[in-house]
Formats: sequence, structure tokens, C-alpha cells
Amino acid sequence: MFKKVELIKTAYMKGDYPPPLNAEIAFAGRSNVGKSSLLNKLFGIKIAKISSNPGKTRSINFYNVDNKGYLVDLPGYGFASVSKEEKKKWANLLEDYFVNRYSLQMVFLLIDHRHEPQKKDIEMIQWLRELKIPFMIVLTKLDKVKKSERQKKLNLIKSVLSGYGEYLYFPVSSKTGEGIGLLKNEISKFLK
Ligand SMILES: Nc1nc2c(ncn2[C@@H]2O[C@H](COP(=O)(O)OP(=O)(O)OP(=O)(O)O)[C@@H](O)[C@H]2O)c(=O)[nH]1
Ligand SMILES: [Mg+2]
Repeated sequence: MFKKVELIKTAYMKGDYPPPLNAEIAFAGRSNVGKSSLLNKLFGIKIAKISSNPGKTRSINFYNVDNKGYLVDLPGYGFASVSKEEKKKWANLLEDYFVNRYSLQMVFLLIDHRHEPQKKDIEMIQWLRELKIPFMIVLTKLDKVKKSERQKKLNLIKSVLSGYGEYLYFPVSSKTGEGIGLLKNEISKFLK
């Protein structure tokens, strides 16, 4: 489905973004939630750097997909062990991207399927709502949730987040590939 994927820009500074293509979809979520792993799984190649230490992605990475659009890997937020200064820099960069990047059409907000949404997740939801950026929710690390627990966990997460709006949910595992097909279909709707 995706033929040619190329990392065409690694932005460390506000506004240092590539000229827009027809579509742009970004992947947001707390550090270590699995953004870069998910992109690799969607692309079918190991192009985004991943790490078991939170804070691996420090820039905004634009992946050109078949010249149809960008999938954008964002730095994680809520990561405790970088300096305050560094955190502020990332937050500023993220803010600039969300506020000023008019070509951004959709955000996939990643939340860990194993846990109840945390304060940082809710803050992100409120922020995206305020900025009127459409988003859907991807629940990551599905393989780590027992099959017998999945429905219960999903209902719990949905009920916590229902106070903030109605969203589409995509439970996925970048390890086993479960749920990846459905998510890819959704993404393909944008990449025409
Ligand atoms: N079991 C399992 N582990 C996963 C999955 N997705 C990611 N991981 C692991 O979670 C860790 C973090 O993954 P990353 O993809 O680097 O997370 P990230 O959200 O890009 O993190 P930052 O770049 O720090 O914001 C790595 O050790 C991955 O191997 C998954 O679906 N299942
Ligand atoms: Mg990353």
C-alpha cells in the first residue's frame, strides 16, 4: 500500500518544516508509547529510530509517502529524565507545529492500551480540541494486554475519555501487527 517512504526532513527548530504536500498526518503521544515503532510497522521498514529509553525522538520527522503526503513522527512529551530546558524546547517545537502547521489534517494520538489514560494524555486531548485539530486515538502495545482483558480495558479507556468527546479507537500492536491493517486503511483515505 505504501510503496516509497523517505525521511525528508528532521526539524529541530520552529518553522523549519518542508513545503506541504496534499496530506499530512502526525503521530503524537507520550514518550515511549510507541510512535516510531508504529511508523516502522506501517511502513514495513525500520526507518524511524526506536529505543526502550523514553525520549528517543527529539525532532519532528517528516516521512514522505509516495509523494502523496507526510506521516510525521513527533517527539514524545511527559518524559521525566531530560532537563527542564530540553523539555521546554520540545514543548515549544510541538506547540509551534500544532499551532502554525496549517497543512496538518489529522493527528493520531497514541495512548498505552495497558493503562488508564494519564494526565498528560488528557492534557494533549484538551490541547488538540482547543486548537481544533481533528484526531483519532491509537491504543498501543495491544500484545501486552491479555486477550481476556482487552474488551474491559478498551471500555475503561473509552469511558474515561468519553468526557472529552467521541473518538475512533484503533487498538494496535507494532510487535504482532494486530490492528495495523485497519489503521493503515484509515491513513490511506488521506493519502490519495
Ligand atoms: N511489546 C510491544 N512493545 C512495543 C510496541 N510498540 C513499541 N514498543 C516498545 O516500546 C519502546 C518505545 O518505542 P518507541 O517506538 O521508541 O516509542 P516512541 O513513542 O517513539 O518514544 P519517543 O521517541 O521517546 O517519544 C521500545 O522498546 C519498543 O520496542 C508494541 O506494540 N508492543
Ligand atoms: Mg520516537
